[in-house]
Amino acid sequence: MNGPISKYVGQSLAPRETPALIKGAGRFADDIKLDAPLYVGFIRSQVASAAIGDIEIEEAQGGEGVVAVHTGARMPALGELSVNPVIPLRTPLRFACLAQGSVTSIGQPIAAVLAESPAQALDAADLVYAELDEKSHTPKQIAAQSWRTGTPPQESAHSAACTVRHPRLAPSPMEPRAIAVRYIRKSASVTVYHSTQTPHRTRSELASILNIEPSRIHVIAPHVGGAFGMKASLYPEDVFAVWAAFHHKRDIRWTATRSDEFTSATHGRGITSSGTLDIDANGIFLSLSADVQAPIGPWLPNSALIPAWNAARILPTGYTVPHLDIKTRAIQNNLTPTGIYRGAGRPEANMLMERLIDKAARASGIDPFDIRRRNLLPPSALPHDTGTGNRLDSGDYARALDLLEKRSDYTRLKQDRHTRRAKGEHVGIGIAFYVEPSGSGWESARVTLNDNGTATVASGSSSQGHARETAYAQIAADHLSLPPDSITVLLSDTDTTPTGIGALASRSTAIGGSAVLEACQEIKHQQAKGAPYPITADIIYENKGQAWGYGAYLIQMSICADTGTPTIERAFCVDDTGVQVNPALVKDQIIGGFAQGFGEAMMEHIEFDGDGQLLTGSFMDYAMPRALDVPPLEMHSFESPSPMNTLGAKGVGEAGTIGAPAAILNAALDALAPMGVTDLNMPLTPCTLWSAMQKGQTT
Ligand code: SMO
Repeated sequence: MNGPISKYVGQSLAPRETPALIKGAGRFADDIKLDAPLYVGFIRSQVASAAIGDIEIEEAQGGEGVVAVHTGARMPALGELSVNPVIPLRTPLRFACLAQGSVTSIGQPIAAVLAESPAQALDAADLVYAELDEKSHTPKQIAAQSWRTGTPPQESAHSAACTVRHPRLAPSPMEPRAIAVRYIRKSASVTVYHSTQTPHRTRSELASILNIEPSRIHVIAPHVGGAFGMKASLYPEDVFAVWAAFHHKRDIRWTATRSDEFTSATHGRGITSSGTLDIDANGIFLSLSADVQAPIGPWLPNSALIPAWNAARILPTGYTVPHLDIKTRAIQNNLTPTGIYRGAGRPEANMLMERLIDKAARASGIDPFDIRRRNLLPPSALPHDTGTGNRLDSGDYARALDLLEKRSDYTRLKQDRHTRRAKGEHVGIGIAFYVEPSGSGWESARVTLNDNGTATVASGSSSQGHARETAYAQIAADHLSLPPDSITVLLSDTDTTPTGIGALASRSTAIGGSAVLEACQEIKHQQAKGAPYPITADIIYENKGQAWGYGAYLIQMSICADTGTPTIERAFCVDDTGVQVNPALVKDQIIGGFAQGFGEAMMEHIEFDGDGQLLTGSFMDYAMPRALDVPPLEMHSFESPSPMNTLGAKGVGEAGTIGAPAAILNAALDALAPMGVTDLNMPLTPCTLWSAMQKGQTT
C-alpha cells in the first residue's frame, strides 16, 4: 500500500456485523418499529400495455381498516427520477408512482390502498377494479452510441462471428425491497428507513421528485440484505410511501413480497450482443465489430443506461485490436424495467470477446491460452487508451493467464480430456480472461480523532452486507496508529455521514477507502501542527480514473451423454485485485460473484410469454442456485496496486459474475465441439444441452 504503516490492511479480520446478524439481532427496514403505521397494498397491472379506464375504489374504501385509496389520476404532479446519461437518451421516459392514463408493464402499480394492517391492505387491494383497455406495444430504440477506430484490414486469415443472448435475470437479494417511513409531526419531516445501496441519492431524489426541502428528509439504510445493483435507485413504490407519509401525516410501511420482486423490481442482463473478430494467420487480432442491443423498460431507474454503455465501451477488454466498429442501442419495451445487476454490462462485454476468441482459436487451431496471450496488452502498453474511451490503468494481463495455466495444471487437464473423449465422454475445458472497471468519481469521508484514543470514521459510501465497516476500520487503524476496535465506523445515514455516492460499481473500497485514507492523513497533518482535539478531517476524494481489476477463469465441465446434465468438475480463478484490505472479504466477494455468474450461465432465466406475461414469477419456476449447486472454486490472486486511487485497490465485487459465465459457456462448447455444436444459449440447462446434442449444431 501507499501508506507508511500496514499492520491491519492485508489482514483477514472478522466482519464486525456478523455476531449481531447470526444472533438474529440484525435491524432491517422491515424490523424498524413505527408508530401505528399505515401499510401499503398496491393494485398492480395484470397486462403489459393498456389504456386505463375507470378505476372503481369504493368497495376497497369501505374495506376493514382501510384509511385511503389512491390512484394516479388523483395524485399531484411529481418530478422525475434522474437518469445517468452515459449514452444520450433521445426521448425522456416518464416516471410515475401510480400509473397515469396508461400502464406500460405487468406489475406496474395502478392504485394503492393504505390500511391499518398488511393483511387488510392486501385484502382491500383485491377489491379495486381497474378497467384496462389492452393495446399493443412496439419496442423503440431510444438511445444509441457508436465508436469507430482505425482502418478496416485489407484481408484476414480467419473471421469468427457469434451472437450471445444473455438471459434476463432477477437479482433476488435475500431481503426484498422495503421502506419504513416515520413521520415527525413537530418538524413536518420524515425519517426514511430504506433498503438501499445509495441513501444519499434516496434523499436527493425524494426531495426533487416530491419538491420538498432535503432537510426534511432523513434517510437511513439499516442492515441491507443484499442489493446487487437492484437497490441503487428509487422505485415508484418507495416514492409513493414517502409521499403518503407527508400527505396523511402518518407512519407508512411497505415491504415487497417475493412476487412483487419478480414482477416489478428491476431485472438484469437480457442483452443480445453480436460480433465479428478477424485475425491474421498468426492469430493476431485485426478487427472487431460488435452490435449490442440492450433492453430497457418503460421507466428508467438511475443507472438504466449503464449496461448498454458498459457492454459496448468495455470492448475490446484487455486486448489490442487496431480496428474497432462498435455500436450499442437501448431498446425500450413494456416488460419489467431493467437496471444494473452485479457486473452491469461488464459480463456482456467480456463474454462477447471471449466467445469470439474461442471461435477464432478453433478456426485457426491455436491453443486458447496462446491466442489470448498473443493479443493481450503487455504491461509496457499500460496505461492504454482504448478506442472506446477507456483508460486501462495497470497490471500484467498475461500473468493472470500464466498463473491460471499453471495452477490448473492445464496440460494434465488436456490429457484427461483426450483420454475421456476416447472413451465417449463429453468433456470440455473453457477459459476466459476478463476486465472489471470499477467506478470513477468521488466519495466522501469524515474522520474524527478524540483525545482518548478513539476515532470515528463516517463515509458517504454504504454497505449492504460487504463488511465495509471492518475494511474501513482497518484502513483507519493503520493510518491513525490505533487498534481497529477503537474505531467506530458510521455508514448509510444522511444525518451522521457526509453526502456521498453509495455502494455500487465495485467502487467502494477503491474510492471510499481512499477517501478514508486521505482523511486519516489529513488528521496526521493537523496533529503535527498541534491542532486541539477532537481533530476532524472532511474529505471529498476523487479518483484519477477507473481502476481495472482483471483476471482469468478456467472451467472443466463434463456433460452426461444420456441426459445432457452438465457437471462443473473443476473451477479455477486468478484475480489481480489490487491492494487487498481484507483478503477474507475479497475471497467472499469472489465466491459470491462466482455463484451469481454460475447462476446466469447454468440456471437462471426470467421468461415472458408473447403477451408480456411473466412465466417465472416465483422460485418454483425461476432456478436460483443454492449452496449445493455451486461447485467449489479454486482461487488465486495477486496484487498490482492501481495507480488510479490512493489506496491502490481495484474492484472485486463483480469479478466472478464477469469472468465465470464466459469460461463456463466456453467449456460447454468445447465439450460438445466434437459433435459439431458451435453455439449455445444460456442458461445451460440439461434440456438446452441435450437438445444441442441431438441436433449436433446451433440451438
Ligand atoms: S450492478 Mo452494481 O450495484 O453497480
